[in-house]
Order: sequence, then structure tokens, then C-alpha cells
Amino acid sequence: MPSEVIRYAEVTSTNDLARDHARRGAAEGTVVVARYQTSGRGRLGRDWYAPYGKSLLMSLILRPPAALAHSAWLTLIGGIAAAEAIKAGADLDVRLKWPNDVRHAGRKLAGVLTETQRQDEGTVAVVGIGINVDWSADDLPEELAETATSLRLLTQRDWSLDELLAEVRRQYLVHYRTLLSGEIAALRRHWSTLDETLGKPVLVDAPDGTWRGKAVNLDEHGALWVEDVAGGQRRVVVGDVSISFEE
Ligand code: BT5
Repeated sequence: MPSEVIRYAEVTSTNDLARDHARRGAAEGTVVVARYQTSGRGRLGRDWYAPYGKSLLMSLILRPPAALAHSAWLTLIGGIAAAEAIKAGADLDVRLKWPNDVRHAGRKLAGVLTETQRQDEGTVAVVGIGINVDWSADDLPEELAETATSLRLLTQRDWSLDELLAEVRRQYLVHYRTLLSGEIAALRRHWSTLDETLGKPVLVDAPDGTWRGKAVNLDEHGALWVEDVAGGQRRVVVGDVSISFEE
């Protein structure tokens, strides 16, 4: 494993450690990985659950140009990279739900949390990716029993956390270079091969409230456009969408 991987047994959150390493000068592409997080987090103050040693918990340090520091693509690429790394190891129909869910048959397998900070040497983005790998049925906490799954549960076999880490990192950096070179059309095409949000009736939970509509487009900034019931198109930048299948 290359030296750009920094390993810990237990941390608060790999995103915290990655931010600290970035402050101390860690290069773009450095990854922090841990076997356990005492305060693993999701977006909007939510928790990220992972039993000891059975999930991939990684944070990638990036130093994006200012124009891309808050681009939703930093997160969307995380989902693409996680999905592709999983698909490289098994023939699974893994899908992306905007903006950060990697799912199989509607159950969440992985999530992405991007945090951006101004530091002395410029903007640092930390892209945290968690993948449920070696969980057995007993590892699923009750509150996730209906909504989450793991690679072991889906494939009945062992997965190497190190191989998965290397592949997620590799894939991420390939797509990140595409983003840096401004080839957004290529990224959008890539997203759409894995997407399960576009064209679906959705329930949007955003800062402007909760409302129903149909997901219609992903724009060049990675924002989701949703047509509301009155036929108007609204841009969703921050928020959650649940896909409602009962239409
Ligand atoms: C996410 O948030 O999906 C982002 C997850 C990012 C985790 C990585 S692990 C490495 C790095 N270090 C961190 O501290 N975080 C990152 P969000 O979309 O807000 O989803 C969170 C919600 O998913 C929770 O409220 C639960 O309902 C559910 N959840 C929690 N843990 C889960 C798991 N392991 N698998 C599936 N669902 C989970």
C-alpha cells in the first residue's frame, strides 16, 4: 500500500484526522483510514454507524481550485468511485441516489460526506467515504435493519478492505482529474450510467421545505432539478431526496 495511506485503529472521524493532516501539509490524494470511528458522521448532523473493523472508513484529502471548492461533484464523484470499486469486485447492480447514497435494491451500502475548509495554504476538501463491507446480519443495528446492507450480506464472501480502498482512491482520482479539466459532460454521462434518481417521483427534503416532484436533470454543477407538482422546475443543491416508488 503506498505511503499516501495513513492508518489508524480508532479515531473520532476519519474526516477530522484528514483535516488535521491536511493542515500539517499532507499532499492531495492522501487518504486517512480507520478501523473504527467513535463519532462517525453523515450529513446534516446525522450519525454514520460502523462496527469495529468491518467497514471501509476512509477520507481523501483534496486541494481543489477555489472555483471547485464547493462543487457538488466532489461528493458525486465519491459515489461513482465507491460504486465502481464495488462493481470491480462483484457483479452487483449498485446504483447512486443523489447526492451521496450508494445503494443496492434500495438499501444503502455506502455514503459520502464532503467537508471543505479554508486553511493557510488554500482550500482543503475532505471527501469521507464509508462502505459497509464485512457485516453479518447480526451487525445490522435495528434502526438500519430495513434500509442498509453490506457487501458480505450481498455476496456471501470476504472482501479485502485494502483492495477496496485502493480501488476507490484510484477511481476517485481518475474522475477528479476529469473534473479539474472541466469535462463535466463526461462526468454527467458517467453518473447517469449508475443513477437511480433521474426520471423518478421523489420527495424532496430541502431547506425550503418538503415537497413532491419528479427528478428531471442533473446540471453542470451537480445540482438536481426537480419538477414540482405545478410543473415548475426547482433546483436542489442541499437536501435529501427519497425516491417514492408508490406513484
Ligand atoms: C452519509 O450521510 O451517507 C455520509 C456517510 C459518510 C461516512 C464516512 S465514513 C468515513 C468518513 N468519516 C466520517 O465521519 N464520515 C465519513 P447521510 O446521507 O446523512 O446518511 C446518514 C444516514 O444514513 C443516517 O442518518 C442513517 O439513517 C443512515 N446510516 C448510518 N450509518 C449507516 C450505514 N453504515 N449504512 C447505511 N445507512 C447508514
